[in-house]
Amino acid sequence: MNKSIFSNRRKKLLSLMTDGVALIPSATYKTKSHDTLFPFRQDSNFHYLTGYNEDGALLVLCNNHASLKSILFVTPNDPHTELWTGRRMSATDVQKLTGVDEVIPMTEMDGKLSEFLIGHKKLYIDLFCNANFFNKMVDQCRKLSPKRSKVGHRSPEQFIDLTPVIGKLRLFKDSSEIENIKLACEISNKAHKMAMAQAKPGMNESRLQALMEYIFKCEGAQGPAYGTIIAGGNNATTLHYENNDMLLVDGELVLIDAGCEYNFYASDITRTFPVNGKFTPVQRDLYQLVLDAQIKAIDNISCGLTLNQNHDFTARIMTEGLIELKLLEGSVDENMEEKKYKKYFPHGLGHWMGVDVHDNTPSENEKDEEIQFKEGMVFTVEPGIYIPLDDETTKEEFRGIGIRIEDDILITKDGKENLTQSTPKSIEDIENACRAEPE
Ligand SMILES: [Mn+2]
Repeated sequence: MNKSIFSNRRKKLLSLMTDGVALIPSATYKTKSHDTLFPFRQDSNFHYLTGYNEDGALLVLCNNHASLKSILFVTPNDPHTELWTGRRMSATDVQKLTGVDEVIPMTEMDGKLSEFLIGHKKLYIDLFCNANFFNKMVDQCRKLSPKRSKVGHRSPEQFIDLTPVIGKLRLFKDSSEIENIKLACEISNKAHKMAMAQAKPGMNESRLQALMEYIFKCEGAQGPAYGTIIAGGNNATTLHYENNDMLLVDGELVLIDAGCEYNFYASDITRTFPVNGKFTPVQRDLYQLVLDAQIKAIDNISCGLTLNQNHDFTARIMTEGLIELKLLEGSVDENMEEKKYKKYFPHGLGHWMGVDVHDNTPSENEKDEEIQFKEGMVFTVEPGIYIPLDDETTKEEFRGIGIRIEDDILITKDGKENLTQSTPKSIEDIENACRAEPE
């Protein structure tokens, strides 16, 4: 991505901060076991503001009334470490990549950081970040405090949570972000179609997971954007089932919630289909209910609507369907009043999506009003019905079935675009995709 994208984001963020300094650390490596590490994934906000993909760095943004400045502290080159972990970018290259005003070695941070903090009243920082980092930064401010240093300067005394401030910017995706999300969706679509063609009774869920993630990697994605869920039969009634280690059973459904991350952007698709390629009448009834609700929920989307409003709209359609199937009793209004649908549809209808699959962006503004859909926002629509095998209060034929259908929606100038509509979801399209020759 062009470096001006990142400097423009920093400028926008700086304009939202009045007289303050923002501190945004890079991600750090996490130990997996003994001396091996989990794969490194850059911190989403740090990536959003720099495009720089190494650890051991700190972005400092200063808004000193008229003067705006961005500084990046980076871990200096060290041939011995680099022998093991690979070359780091030089300070000059980091400057070129990110377009920050200054790149300073991390070894100089203790002295230099105070220069940037002095004179500012507000410190913008992720208040829920890593405690070590937070304490270290508080300590820096405390050392500068006029009461302690006996020098008559000002140092930050107001701490403001930075996440919702950046989140306000991240709500709106620019064209480069939309392009990445679309590419991620395209790859995930391919993987879902392949899973429909490949799945068969007796196959382990882990095999389908491996096949899908193989496609992610082969197509240039970094990997899954979140823990892949391959849930056969009753496993689908566990919302975040990630064991993926059981055999797929003839006559049951399999729920797949999987999406890749492409160039730091997520995709998030869920499809539910019959393991043997053919829905039973009971599965068909329940599936059609969720599908109708999902399609109507997408049709209902327009600028000005909110996530919660669309949830309530969809919950009503689900309630009507559940009453029709005799899974709920009484009138629609009574059921809605008591939110009885929650027994079967216990989660939200969707979430923002972007650099994080559940994008860390606010759902309410400063006045506690829900955020309304506007051009450039991306979110999921994912109603579901889950009836555990041991739910003795529900008719037996429905037990052990979990169904969720999820698409990713972009709000456009003229309305909306379903970014994942090419992934089969009608009963007919799914049964055809299940019959297709595996590629
Ligand atoms: Mn989702």
